[in-house]
Amino acid sequence: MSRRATSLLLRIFLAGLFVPTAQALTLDLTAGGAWGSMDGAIFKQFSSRGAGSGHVGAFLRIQSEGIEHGYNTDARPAEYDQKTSAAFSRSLLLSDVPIVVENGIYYREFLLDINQKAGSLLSLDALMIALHPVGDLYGYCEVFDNPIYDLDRRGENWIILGNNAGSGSGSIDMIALIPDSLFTQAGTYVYLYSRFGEDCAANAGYEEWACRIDSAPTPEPVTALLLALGATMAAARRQRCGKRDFSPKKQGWSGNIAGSGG
Ligand SMILES: [Ca+2]
Ligand SMILES: [Ca+2]
Ligand SMILES: [Ca+2]
Repeated sequence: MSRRATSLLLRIFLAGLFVPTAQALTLDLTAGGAWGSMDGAIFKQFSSRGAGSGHVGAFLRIQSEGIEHGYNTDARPAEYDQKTSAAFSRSLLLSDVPIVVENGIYYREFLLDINQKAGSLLSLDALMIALHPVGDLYGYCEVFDNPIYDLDRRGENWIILGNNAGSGSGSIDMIALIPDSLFTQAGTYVYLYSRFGEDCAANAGYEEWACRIDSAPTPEPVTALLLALGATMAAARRQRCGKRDFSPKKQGWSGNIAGSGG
């Protein structure tokens, strides 16, 4: 075979290896300082015992066993697994979501405090954010029919979380930075939907989304540890966590997996 033909075959072979496909991406945030990016958003492991309700403004609490999900709204009753306290599961004004800068890019910052049994991992399987002009909408399909951010926009992605600062609530475990440039849709209220437990089951207390207020501690600098944006670990993690077979996707409310983003 000529050198030219060999080169051509090699290029075809390599092209076949690296054709991008929609596939599951797993971001592992169980290690201290871990962080990664999915579809333009940054997710950071964070450990702080001092970031409890006294330092942050909670806007969504979700609690169930196994799979749990829900979104923030002033509407009652709760459609899914939201806690019903008006103080902690409520509407959220966009103006109350802090803006932070990372490498010259502006992001909206959201804090996640999970509450699991000691040593128990938890999967964040879906995350969607939408904007609307009122804060008391009810109905997942209506609220999230056109999200500005969707963790699963490019495929079946998920994030694995550890209970980094202990098993109790009041300890932030993850910071989510969503590009501020996405918050251009008309509307002043932010709706956040999240689903946990498909891959690593939820247990113990509620998971809480919140926004930083002035007295909150400054995040620790992250180490340069960009983890697992390949599609490699999903199967192993599922086995590790004890994959359950009652995925809510089979019930027809999975996120939008079409399209692409930055
Ligand atoms: Ca997912
Ligand atoms: Ca926690
Ligand atoms: Ca929990």
